[in-house]
Amino acid sequence: MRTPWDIGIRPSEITPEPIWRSRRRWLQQAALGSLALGATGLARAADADGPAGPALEAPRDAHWSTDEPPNTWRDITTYNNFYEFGTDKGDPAKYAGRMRLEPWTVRIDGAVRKPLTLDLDALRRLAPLEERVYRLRCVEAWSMVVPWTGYSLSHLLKQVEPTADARYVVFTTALQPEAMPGVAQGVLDWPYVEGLRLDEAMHPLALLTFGVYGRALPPQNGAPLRVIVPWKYGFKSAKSLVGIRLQAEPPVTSWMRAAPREYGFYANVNPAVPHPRWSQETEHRIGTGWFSPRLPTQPFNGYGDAVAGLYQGMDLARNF
Ligand SMILES: Nc1nc2c(c(=O)[nH]1)N[C@H]1C(S)=C(S)[C@@H](COP(=O)(O)O)O[C@H]1N2
Ligand SMILES: [Mo]
Repeated sequence: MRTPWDIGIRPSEITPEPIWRSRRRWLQQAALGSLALGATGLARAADADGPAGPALEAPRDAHWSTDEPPNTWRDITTYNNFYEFGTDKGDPAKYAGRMRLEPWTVRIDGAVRKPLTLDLDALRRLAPLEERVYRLRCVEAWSMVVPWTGYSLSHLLKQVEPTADARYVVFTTALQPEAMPGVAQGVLDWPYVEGLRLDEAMHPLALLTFGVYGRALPPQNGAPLRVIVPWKYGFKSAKSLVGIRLQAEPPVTSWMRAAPREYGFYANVNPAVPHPRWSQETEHRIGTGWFSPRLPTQPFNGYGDAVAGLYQGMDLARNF
């Protein structure tokens, strides 16, 4: 059976990388040209491999959106990290379509007065959806600009009524070994686990995300729902969420377990704290061509005005 998620695995798309890169660069330039005229709609139309899948329209939230030009649908859906499906950037687009997406529920429990299990419909209807254009900055020193669709995670967390013991929020993501060729490779401990302090998770920027480019999330971007935490390195933004647990102690996240010296619990984007094996001072913006100048990485990925207050008095070189 053909599903909308066949994008990314059509034979026409299995094009040698240098060829599609140069074609994409041309499309990107066309898109930037129309953006200069202030015509976002044209920019989207200029993207030949444009948005696909079920529509999930929502008004743009200008307050929390960057006005930088978004990456193309193609960039966003073919250059991915989703290690359950392999470590190659193209693996998620090739294999994530195998994931079973129905039925899907998220269990929210732990230090809460009202534990809940909600299906996808109930989750989507919990609060009005908005489009938020966020920068996403990977620890690997590349970045993108992505129009996500969702609502502040705080709307969901308030529903369960956290108790006084709830100081951390733990996210657990889907584990379907039969559908996920990366799981047998043992790069990480599965399921993928991430976490935030409760006040970070309650910050309005932390987005419970159901869509991208006005469409339901494709599998490679974490269908059917994920978290996006734009001031932290990309790995904090857990995909294909199935569980949220509130607890008193910080969890040991998958990346901390894999390499504690390299990946801290906070993982705030910080150009002043290098990864032990490379600098974090600059980043490559995907889609701008591999020879275009690197951009300076900003503290908290540019969201410092909104979130720096969460870390007042903390030594962010020690709490990296
Ligand atoms: N479950 C799960 N979530 C994950 C990952 C993963 O491997 N598994 N990779 C993370 C990393 S390292 C990044 S950079 C972002 C990438 O999101 P994108 O592919 O939608 O750009 O997802 C994050 N969420
Ligand atoms: Mo990442």
